[in-house]
Amino acid sequence: MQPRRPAGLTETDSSRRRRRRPPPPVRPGERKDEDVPRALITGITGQDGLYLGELLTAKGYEVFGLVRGQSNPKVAVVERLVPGVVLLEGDLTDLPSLIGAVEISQPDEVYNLGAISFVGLSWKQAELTGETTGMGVLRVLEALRIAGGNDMSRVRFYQASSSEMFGKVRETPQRETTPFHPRSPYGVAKTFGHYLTVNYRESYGAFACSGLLFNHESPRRGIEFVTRKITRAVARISLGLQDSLTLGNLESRRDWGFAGDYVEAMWRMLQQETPDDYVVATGVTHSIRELLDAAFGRVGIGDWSGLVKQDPRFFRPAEVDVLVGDPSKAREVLGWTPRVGFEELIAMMVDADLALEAEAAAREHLTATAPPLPVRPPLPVPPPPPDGPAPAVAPPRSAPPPRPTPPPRPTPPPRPAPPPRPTPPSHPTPPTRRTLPSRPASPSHRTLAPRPAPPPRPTPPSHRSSPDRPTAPPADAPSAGLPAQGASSEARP
Ligand code: NDP
Ligand code: GDR
Repeated sequence: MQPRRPAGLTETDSSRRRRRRPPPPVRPGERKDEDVPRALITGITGQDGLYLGELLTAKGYEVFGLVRGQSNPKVAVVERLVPGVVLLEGDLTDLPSLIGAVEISQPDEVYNLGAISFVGLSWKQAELTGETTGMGVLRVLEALRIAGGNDMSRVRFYQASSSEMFGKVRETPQRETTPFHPRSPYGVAKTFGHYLTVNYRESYGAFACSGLLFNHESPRRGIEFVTRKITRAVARISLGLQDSLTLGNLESRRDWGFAGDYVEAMWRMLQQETPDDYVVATGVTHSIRELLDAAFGRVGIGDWSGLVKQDPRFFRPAEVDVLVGDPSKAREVLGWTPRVGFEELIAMMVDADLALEAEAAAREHLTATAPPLPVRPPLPVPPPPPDGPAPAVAPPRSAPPPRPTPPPRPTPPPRPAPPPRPTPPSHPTPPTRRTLPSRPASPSHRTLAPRPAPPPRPTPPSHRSSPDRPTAPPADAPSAGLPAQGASSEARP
């Protein structure tokens, strides 16, 4: 049987070039490398996708990641941080591309992290949020159902659900049984995705888990989210690069943890005997004011009141006032506990932003202070011709004076060395399986294309050499999701 692949879906060119090995020869339905678990991650270019890709690679997985758009500038970052990753072109709004990604990767585990994840943006682009964050879940589940010939029990599925679903909270702390009352188009879309995940588990026997994750942050957080917006501004203010910071509601409270800890919980959910839903949180809540205390305190500023302004533009049409999760079930069943506390997290982010901003400033300083090339003195003007016909031959020009040697470039100010990031200790052995048991070959896998080597595309967009490719995403991108970068404009609300 000929491998089936939807037209237009290919492994990205740079990813294909970087594959550690060619796809092993397999007959339809037969995988030769059953001992190497495979994971497909949507949203691999985001904050969590990068941490999860690193985690799974370290655990010996073959990692496949879905990337969207043409010449996505984040591809290079993923390839650098997740060596050996195989990137597949696809989009959560495009079902055929998702079916193709499943067929090519033949995953044991699928982590659906892709979404429009910025709550503030979800009012401005509510339809896109619904399509991506909500309907995107349906499409990934359908891709798994279609590629699996209705047998959904063989691939384990993780859905990135959110504490935003609790919204106007009905009880505190929030747990798995707390009713939902979402307060934003994003929250509504996530609630749709959550219930679909539960429904596919109940309808098709899917091994589908929903992680109700509370806010988790890191130096890789997009600059539009309040933690990173604050830590970046604090770094810039302390370096004299920015005067003040403008925010919205300072009274809301969130349960903030470290993203590196939270991806471990996602993985643990898929190693259980049975699929289930889990709240993942620290159990501690802080206000934006406390976040400001911690961030400014890290650079020795005790009173930040004169440095922080408020602007109605950054307030939301409907706010989620207080979130705090009860992670008891995750602790008891998954053996998961958060490692990095609030103060340590904020210190980690401020320090990373300080290093980044100092480096960017030094680079700018170098460019700005490089001496201009010496201006050549004007050539002597020949004397006006005497009345009468112009001379047939121009008079000889005097030789220009030798160019002065440019002065040596000034040495840039020394960069402050970033303090070492705290390394979270490794988690204890989870109570259940660590290595995936080999699963019986799916009947669907027998009929589907087992990782065919993608044919060369007619006009391959190179992710490495495209001259049009920007070197960094715009500063106000809805979700930077990249390692800290020196963007300069104000983040969006
Ligand atoms: P990010 O915003 O950093 O990453 C979002 C990812 O989704 C990016 O890789 C982005 O790709 C991708 N994406 C967006 N639109 C599409 C699309 N149409 N097709 C395919 N991919 C798309 O989010 P996080 O890493 O912080 O969060 C991961 C997931 O967890 C999200 O679903 C988020 O809603 C959810 N979540 C996050 C929490 C948190 O505190 N971080 C808490 C609870 C839930 P690109 O880079 O190309 O834009
Ligand atoms: P959140 O995170 O909406 O909880 O969603 P965000 O950091 O955007 O906002 C947290 C709180 O801070 C208040 N706030 C501001 N927020 C931003 N972004 N910018 C500001 O200037 C500002 N001023 C005050 C907000 O009003 C809010 O109360 C995050 C995302 O990662 C979601 O994808 C995820 O599902 C939830 O966390 C759990």
